[in-house]
Amino acid sequence: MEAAKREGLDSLDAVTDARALDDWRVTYLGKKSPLTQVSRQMGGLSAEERPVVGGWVNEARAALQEAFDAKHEAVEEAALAARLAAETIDVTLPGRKRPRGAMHPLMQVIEEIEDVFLGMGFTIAEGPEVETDTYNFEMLNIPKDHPARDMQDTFYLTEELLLRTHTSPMQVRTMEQMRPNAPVKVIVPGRVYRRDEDDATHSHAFTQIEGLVVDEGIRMSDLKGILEQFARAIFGPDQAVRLRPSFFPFTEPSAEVDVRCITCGGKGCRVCKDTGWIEILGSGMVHPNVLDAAGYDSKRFSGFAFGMGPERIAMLKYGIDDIRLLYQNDLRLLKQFTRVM
Ligand code: 2NM
Repeated sequence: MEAAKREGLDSLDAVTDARALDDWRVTYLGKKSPLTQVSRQMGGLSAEERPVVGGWVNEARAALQEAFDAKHEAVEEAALAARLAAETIDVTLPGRKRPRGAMHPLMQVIEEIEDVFLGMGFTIAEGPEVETDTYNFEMLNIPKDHPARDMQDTFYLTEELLLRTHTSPMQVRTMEQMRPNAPVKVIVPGRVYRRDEDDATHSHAFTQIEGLVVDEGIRMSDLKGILEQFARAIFGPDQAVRLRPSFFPFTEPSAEVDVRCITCGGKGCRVCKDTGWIEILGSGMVHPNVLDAAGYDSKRFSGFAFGMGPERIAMLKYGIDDIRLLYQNDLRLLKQFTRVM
């Protein structure tokens, strides 16, 4: 017993991991261990010998079990320490930078324009890009022989269906919803389509924001006041606007609206072609035929309307000289407009 105990305790010194420890347990405390074998043979001993031998066996087993328990704990602790060491993370390591997106400059300008008109009590309406000839032309007092209705200028899908050439059809739909006597104060932003060759200032698909106000007693001075507020909000508080006579089939009278040149402040430069003014939108008093067609009595009601191209506004505001830059998603341009939503 003493020899078996000695050998077991000595060989335990060499054990350093869980598997070797298990092997050791089988060898010195298991069913085939010297201890167990002696225990099994106890039946052949006399009544006097049995407690004596039993005491030796128990003493040896207790010593080996105690040594095993201590070793077991040491091995587990060492394993845990090794795992913690392997899993150490450096909490001082800087995080990975994520590239941050931003709103497209054209979208920024559209939302800025929308905010200005929302602030003046307008609502926003949107409508279909596929329109009927009736809404796109007929109800807007655009005659059958008008060049805009030509196959050359409009994308026709069928005889009657086309890609809208302006957002005015939605203005007509809005008036039809509000007629015969509710006031209308709406802007309509959206994509429009024209059969133009793409170049630095033209695109076959571009954006429009049109506005419409209809009520009793609406006058041209209301139009000028609203557009002056708009110009000052977008181009600066000192802005002056100038109305020049023009022509649109759906307004009478009609006017182009200019602001003082953003680039030279009015002194004259390349951008304003030395006039000191730049055109930013078209406008006018809604033609009586348009009001009547949409269900408002033109003898009682009057209105004004205007239309602008946010691409042009964005180009003027940020000095962008080619409209195509607004559609190409070139990061060299986009990274200059990092205001986030
Ligand atoms: C413009 C210029 C002038 C316009 C007219 C209408 C409607 F539907 F009320 F008749 N909507 N928009 C209008 C008037 C648009 O864009 C240059």
